[in-house]
Amino acid sequence: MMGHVVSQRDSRFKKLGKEDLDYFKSVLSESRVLVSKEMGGNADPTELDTFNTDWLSKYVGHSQVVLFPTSAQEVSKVLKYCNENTIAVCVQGGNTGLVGGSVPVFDEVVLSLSKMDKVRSLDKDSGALVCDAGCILESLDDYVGEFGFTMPIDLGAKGSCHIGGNVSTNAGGIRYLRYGSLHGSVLGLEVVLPDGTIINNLSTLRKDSTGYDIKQLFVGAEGTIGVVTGVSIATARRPTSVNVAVLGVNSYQDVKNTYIQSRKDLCEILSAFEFWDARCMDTVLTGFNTSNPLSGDYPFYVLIETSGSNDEHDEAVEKTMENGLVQDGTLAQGKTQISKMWSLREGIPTVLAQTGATYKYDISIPINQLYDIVHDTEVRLENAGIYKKDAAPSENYPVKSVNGYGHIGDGNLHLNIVADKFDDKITDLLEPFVYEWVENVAGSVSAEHGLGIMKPECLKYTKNDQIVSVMRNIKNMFDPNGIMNPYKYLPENK
Ligand code: FAD
Ligand code: 2HG
Ligand code: ZN
Repeated sequence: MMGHVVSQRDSRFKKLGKEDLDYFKSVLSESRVLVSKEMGGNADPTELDTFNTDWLSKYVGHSQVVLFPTSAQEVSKVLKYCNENTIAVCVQGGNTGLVGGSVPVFDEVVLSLSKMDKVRSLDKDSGALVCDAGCILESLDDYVGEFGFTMPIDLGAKGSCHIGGNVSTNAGGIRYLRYGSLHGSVLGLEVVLPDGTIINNLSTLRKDSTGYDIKQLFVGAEGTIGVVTGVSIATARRPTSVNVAVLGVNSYQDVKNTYIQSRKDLCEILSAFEFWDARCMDTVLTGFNTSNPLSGDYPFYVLIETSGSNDEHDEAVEKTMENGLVQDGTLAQGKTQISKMWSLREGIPTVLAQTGATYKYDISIPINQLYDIVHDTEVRLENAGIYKKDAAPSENYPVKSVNGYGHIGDGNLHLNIVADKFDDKITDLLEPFVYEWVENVAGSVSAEHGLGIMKPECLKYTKNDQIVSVMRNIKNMFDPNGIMNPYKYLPENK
């Protein structure tokens, strides 16, 4: 259907039989092996659907079996068996990924980390947290919050995504501006390789310069070379003083210049700088049945957050609101208003997905040109006669809206196109158009969501042949039988 299409199951992979199910049950116990009725089990079909369908309902697999290990040792036994019997495996965390990596394509066994959800330790001096990979991000933040710490990553899917999923996708999110990449905050990992080897590298050291940094290979590996079962991560001190303001501005250039000015004025206290356009705002206000926190409507909105330990920072934020570029601004008074303002930004993906089939492009672009692609995409779809900007409600076009929002502080745009339904004709207009556009400005076709099933064939727009070849060698070294998350991540080897 969409983008990268895999039409044929790889015949090298074994079709599961009773003997395989018996083995899985012997390792995990009957209750932690979910089997479809067709295969003699008693899984409720809707239960299996949730593991086969991605968050966007765009990608649907056909797995009949879901496994729920509770320890690295169990993962090791399962993987070793799958490797020896050439059984394909799809690793699944919270299943909030947006590139179809977390769901099977055909009948791969789903290995769910959802029952590996224990905190192992928290060093109350350094803030180093060690936990199972299946811990939910928000639960971890609540846990470390009790000791005055905060997770160095935060994203709209925090209530469902796992820390192991975050590591495996190298997720970015709304705190990236402050705490940087997971490549920096992950201190160590426990990983199970396809042959069953458990690599225990759960170091809690901040510094360690002893040779190749193996864990980095698993940050962003999307379940293609092993299963992350444990994570050691540096948490940060929880800021005691947080200020959030929503601003209204007249143009993208004003968004950009406000960002540049804010960095200068707010320096180290600036902790987030997000933006969204008027169409996102209209959709989210309607979806949440709420009103604009500003007194008027604007072409662009900015959410600016400062955090630190000084209660007087609100004055600095107020100064930003008077920079001459900002038309209107409102500073949140208290925690309830802060979370309401954040929900306007974080709610955009969910509300857009409720309005139709959403084509998502998560791209890195130099901030000067960041919003140009939204205009160019609109023009392209208008010229094709399938979209009209500001169409009257009575006019019915297959493409309903073209939206831009994202993490401007990180040069990361989310271009979302909402249509009546997913349709190859729309895909063909968008791809490779978007990817070539990104290549022309030396951007990245995936800023933070990864490659999954959606983007293997797009890798070439961002990575050259030599790099792809090294990636392939790494994959083959760890997973010579290709059982881990097949059909995804790397382009087909023609
Ligand atoms: P899954 O979706 O289950 O899996 C993602 C990939 O990782 C798959 O390839 C899977 O095989 C692999 N995987 C999962 N767990 C493991 C493991 N333990 N070992 C090995 N491989 C594993 N992403 C951002 O970067 N920034 C955002 O701001 C952001 N906001 C979002 C907001 C919403 C509303 C939604 C729905 C998604 C958002 N995402 C965002 C995307 C998604 O939440 C992230 O990619 C997240 O890190 C995925 O975690 P997960 O546990 O759901 O992983
Ligand atoms: C966000 O920043 C997420 O809200 C999701 O990365 C972006 O859905 C998207 O396109
Ligand atoms: Zn994002």
